[in-house]
Amino acid sequence: MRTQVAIIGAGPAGLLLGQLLSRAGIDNVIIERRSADYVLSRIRAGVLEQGMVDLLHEAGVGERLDREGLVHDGFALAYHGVLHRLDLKELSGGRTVTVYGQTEVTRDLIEARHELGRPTIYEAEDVALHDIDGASPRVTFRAEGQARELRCDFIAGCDGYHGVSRRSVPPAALQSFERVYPFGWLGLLVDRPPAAHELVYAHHERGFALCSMRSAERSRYYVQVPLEERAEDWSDEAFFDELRRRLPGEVADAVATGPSLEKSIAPLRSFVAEPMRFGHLFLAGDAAHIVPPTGAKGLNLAASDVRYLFDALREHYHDRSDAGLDAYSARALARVWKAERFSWWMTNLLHRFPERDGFDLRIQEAEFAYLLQSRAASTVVAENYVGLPY
Ligand code: RFL
Ligand code: PHB
Repeated sequence: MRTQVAIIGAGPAGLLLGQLLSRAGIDNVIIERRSADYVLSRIRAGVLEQGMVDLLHEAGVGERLDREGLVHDGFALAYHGVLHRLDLKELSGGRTVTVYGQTEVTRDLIEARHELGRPTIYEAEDVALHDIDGASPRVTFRAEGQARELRCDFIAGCDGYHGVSRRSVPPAALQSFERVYPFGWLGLLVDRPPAAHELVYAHHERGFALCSMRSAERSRYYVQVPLEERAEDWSDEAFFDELRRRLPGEVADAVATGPSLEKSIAPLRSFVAEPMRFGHLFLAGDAAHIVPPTGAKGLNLAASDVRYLFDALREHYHDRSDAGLDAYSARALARVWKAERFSWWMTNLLHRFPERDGFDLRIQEAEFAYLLQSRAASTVVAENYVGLPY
């Protein structure tokens, strides 16, 4: 089998890249380790920057997003029970974010790919990358019990943090930067209306809590938990009790409880691998970098990587220029590091760190007080939250 671009991973990065390439007449095959149902069962991100919304439109998958996505002009921060609204639209010169689940983005992209009749090989086993430093890379794998080989011009490594692509780069050619946080987020999805119209990020002495949503009828809540905790040990009741304790009274009273549709713990990590290119392999999305979810940036970074990579591949095939491919890693990393900084900062502002002392806590309080009182500081948060330009 031969194609122009072999894409490893059918998450949002791989599917979006595949869709843009297909519409530009560039042949591509996606190879995915899991089944489509499994990919769709993962509950992850919920907040899309305008840049990602625009890119989804360009990819031809903006219709349901326009109909069902919730446009948010602001969000609230809570510190020790006091609510403070950040008017994103006003502070950022008219920009907003859209609440639309990653599951729905993925579903729309899977359907669009199906309509175009482009191949995705699901449940591929033993995926391995070969000859990535030369002009004729190959991907080998097993599908439906058969050994297969895919020859290509380029490989796009869109297979997430645990994927095979980044690990295929010789260790000496890759530099990693990492920060692991001493806690995780326990998330719960419930078919009840959200406690507030906008997202509420809450700092509390018992730990961080977040009220988010997927629609006007479906809520997504998170509480900070120690890393040793297990989701199975948390009853729905215990979760809602803990959530309410950490929220300001008026928000806590509005939390509508119900049976959870999903409950899971995600660890928090900052990670960047540099460079994002090795020979004919290009890394995009979580395969190259991870942010803690506090700034809602992970999925949006996958989209900006795809924007740069798609433009570069289009230039290669349509304009016979490799300038975009050569600049890809530096361009992507410049944006990645700014989102890393913001996500790290939001995480520090809002969580309880077990090892922190009184000095650290006072600094955290002062940071928050400054944010409330300074328009300049609020503007910095708004500008980053709505998304820096591509
Ligand atoms: P994904 O989604 O991990 O997809 C990678 C795909 O590759 C497959 N794969 C392989 N395929 C073939 N061969 C192999 N050897 C393979 N190994 C893996 C996997 O099965 C999978 O299908 O990466 P991608 O496409 O880069 O997308 C990244 C996003 O999923 C991620 O950054 C976001 O979900 C992060 N995130 C958030 N991002 C936001 O922008 N806004 C948010 O509000 C937000 N909230 C979140 C989040 C992530 C969370 N968790 C669970 C980590 C909230 C949470 C709780
Ligand atoms: C979510 O809805 O899952 C979500 C929203 C905002 C975040 C992280 C996660 O910062």
